[in-house]
Amino acid sequence: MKKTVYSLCFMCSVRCPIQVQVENGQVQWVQGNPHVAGIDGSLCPKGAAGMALLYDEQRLQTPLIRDGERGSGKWRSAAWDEALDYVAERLKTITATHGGRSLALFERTNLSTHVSKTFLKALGSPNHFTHDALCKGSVNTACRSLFGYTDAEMGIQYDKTRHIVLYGRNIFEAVAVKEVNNLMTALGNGAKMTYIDPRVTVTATKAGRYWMIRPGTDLALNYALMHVILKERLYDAAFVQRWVSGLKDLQDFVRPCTPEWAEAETGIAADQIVALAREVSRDKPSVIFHFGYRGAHHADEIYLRRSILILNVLMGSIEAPGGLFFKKGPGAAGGKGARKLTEQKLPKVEAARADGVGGKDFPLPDAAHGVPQALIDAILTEQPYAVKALIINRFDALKSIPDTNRTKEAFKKLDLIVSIDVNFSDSAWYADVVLPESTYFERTDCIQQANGLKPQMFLRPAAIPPVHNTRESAIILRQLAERLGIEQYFPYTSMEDLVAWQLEGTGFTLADFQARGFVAYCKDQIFWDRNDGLKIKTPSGKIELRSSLLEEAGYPSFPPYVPVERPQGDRFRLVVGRVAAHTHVSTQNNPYLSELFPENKLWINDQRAKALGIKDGQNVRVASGVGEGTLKAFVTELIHPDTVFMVHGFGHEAKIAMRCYAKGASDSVLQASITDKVGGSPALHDTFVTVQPAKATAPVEAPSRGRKRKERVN
Ligand SMILES: Nc1nc2c(c(=O)[nH]1)N[C@H]1C(S)=C(S)[C@@H](COP(=O)(O)OP(=O)(O)OC[C@H]3O[C@@H](n4cnc5c(=O)[nH]c(N)nc54)[C@H](O)[C@@H]3O)O[C@H]1N2
Ligand SMILES: Nc1nc2c(c(=O)[nH]1)N[C@H]1C(S)=C(S)[C@@H](COP(=O)(O)OP(=O)(O)OC[C@H]3O[C@@H](n4cnc5c(=O)[nH]c(N)nc54)[C@H](O)[C@@H]3O)O[C@H]1N2
Ligand code: SF4
Ligand SMILES: [Mo]
Repeated sequence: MKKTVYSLCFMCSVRCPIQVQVENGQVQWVQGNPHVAGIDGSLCPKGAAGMALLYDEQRLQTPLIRDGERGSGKWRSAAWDEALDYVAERLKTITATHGGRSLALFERTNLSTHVSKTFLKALGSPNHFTHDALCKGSVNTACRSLFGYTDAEMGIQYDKTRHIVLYGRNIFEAVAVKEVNNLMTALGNGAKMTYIDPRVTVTATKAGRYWMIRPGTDLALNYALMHVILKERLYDAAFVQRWVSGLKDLQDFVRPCTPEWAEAETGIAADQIVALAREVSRDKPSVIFHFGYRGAHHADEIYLRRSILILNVLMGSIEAPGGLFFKKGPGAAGGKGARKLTEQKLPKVEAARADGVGGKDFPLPDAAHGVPQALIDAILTEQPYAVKALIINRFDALKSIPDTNRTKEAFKKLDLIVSIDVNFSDSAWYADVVLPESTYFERTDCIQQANGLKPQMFLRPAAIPPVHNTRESAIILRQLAERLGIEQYFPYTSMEDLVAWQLEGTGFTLADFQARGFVAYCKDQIFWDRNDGLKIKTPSGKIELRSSLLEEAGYPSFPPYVPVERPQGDRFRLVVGRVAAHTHVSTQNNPYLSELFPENKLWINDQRAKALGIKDGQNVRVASGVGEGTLKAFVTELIHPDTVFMVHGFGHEAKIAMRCYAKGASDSVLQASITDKVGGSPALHDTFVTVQPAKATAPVEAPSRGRKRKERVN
């Protein structure tokens, strides 16, 4: 029997709409959903490798309970009832001793996040964490400081842009299919693209203008761009006059930031900076200064992200075609959104968050997401209180939080670690219980509310029944809830029940999704009137260049620029990023993708490599103050001399994931845990490392290892 199912990819969390062909209960073919504009049948390489995950014999297949030391790889298979009873009993004991707040849950935001938030609240815990801060928490805070909206409530209209400026937004390798297709449409129509990155990426090769900036100095560049734009009155005066407060303060602040000053810091010629300012202003307001996707780089990240957003504001690109827009929800089209379990009347949680977010020392990061790296401190110090149980769902804490050795120490303080995953992640490897989730082909998920210029809802229905003994995370949590006496907050027994409950009152039913995979609330794009209709949510109702959010919390809106270090000798700034063939830390063991890109290498500048005696392809030892690793060198003139680069996600420890075990090196082992205390992101690019030919460093067994390593780090 053949059938076509419209669903959502989940090889990464972009969730592109897909069309799945099924024959006799087997998935035969996957492609992008041809009914969705901007997708038009296309998939990225990872999406195309989805079937390889589904039928991979090395993925998780049944619940496992640890049967040896943590990390020893000794497991016994368990029936679902046994595994769930085991977790529930342990949770009861831990919460009876330490309170509900001693349970924390980490997850990559997903369609069932409202289920896990409900689970924690019902148990009295405030400690729900998403990946948000690790990815772009400071972007989130920067958006709130200017507009009163989070970054997730803002969007970018690529297809109509006239000029896009990308700061390390490596859009043609760190892919979201619709964005790429829409940007290609704009480029095909003659739009310009400026790309700024210390490394020549695929995106750099497609740009009309490419600048190899000295890493960490983009903020100086932006202050100089603002200097020129304000001095030459290149900004959208009518827009700024109507919607912006604090222009005078900005003018005073950037007056000394001349293009010549920025040239000395960034390495970008002053006349080129002036040329870009003039060029974009000719295309305003259909101009995009991309505010970033991943904005977790530096300890002052929030100020870089604010500066990028301010450049958009000066161009008047807010709510303009081909610029930035505020996402419209169902309400804007007279409709109603899908319900979430968190909208029920739930017990009030009295405890403060363990990561301190929302408290006086950490007031601004988004408490709806938390700051995962700060939870690691809380677990280690048991301050402000003991956290003793951790559920990790669709997230790999050991590889996705900087300083893996520190996270491992924190794990030792925990009485229970549960991993819900599809793969043997490193966190699963170090867990006590592993609960396997059904893959996206095998499960129905909660509704995706897709807000934007045209609000829509998408559905991920199961294309086939589970191949192995796996379940959906929302069902796993419901079944734990039954055992913990909180089942009243989970009014469903199957995913179809839950989706039907979500759809109540929306006017749509499950059947409405069958024909195309989505439903739309309206036909036309909704833009607010730029003369009078913007609904800015700051206290003043204006776009606040001088931010009341920041200043009331005791932080300046315009702190002085701090010049960045110029590392010499064997010392480099470590920067990391993605590659088109992999998702973060989750696809390295995929049968197809592991062949396409089997290991990461260290990009190192050819001149600096020569001085250190490092040759292309040779193993190099990389060490920071917190960890070390060995990988092959990629010697190239395509990277700035101050920097070395590695693709994130390699150096896996779980031995059952045999195709990727010990391949390449892990960036999170090397990265120190440094945080932007204002915005909330970790500073993933503020770690300096030393690089040596591998054989020149002391072998692991050598007695002098400790002393030598210390010398190298200093
Ligand atoms: N050191 C370092 N840390 C980083 C980054 C970095 O570049 N370097 N990048 C940051 C960024 S931008 C982000 S977004 C985060 C991402 O951090 P993570 O969310 O941890 O990374 P992913 O690789 O997306 O997925 C993590 C886990 O989800 C599992 N998974 C995949 N599909 C499913 C599923 O259907 N169900 C379940 N239950 N599990 C599933 C995977 O097997 C994997 O173990 O990491 C951040 N942390
Ligand atoms: N294939 C693939 N696509 C993905 C993902 C994935 O895992 N795989 N993940 C998705 C997610 S969650 C995210 S957050 C996005 C991330 O999307 P991006 O942020 O576009 O991706 P990264 O690869 O992290 O890009 C980091 C780039 O910044 C550059 N860089 C480093 N230092 C500096 C600097 O000082 N200045 C400038 N201007 N550039 C610098 C690096 O050299 C690198 O090329 O990708 C999304 N798309
Ligand atoms: S970007 Fe690729 S992997 Fe991610 S959801 Fe889309 S098709 Fe799937
Ligand atoms: Mo991300």
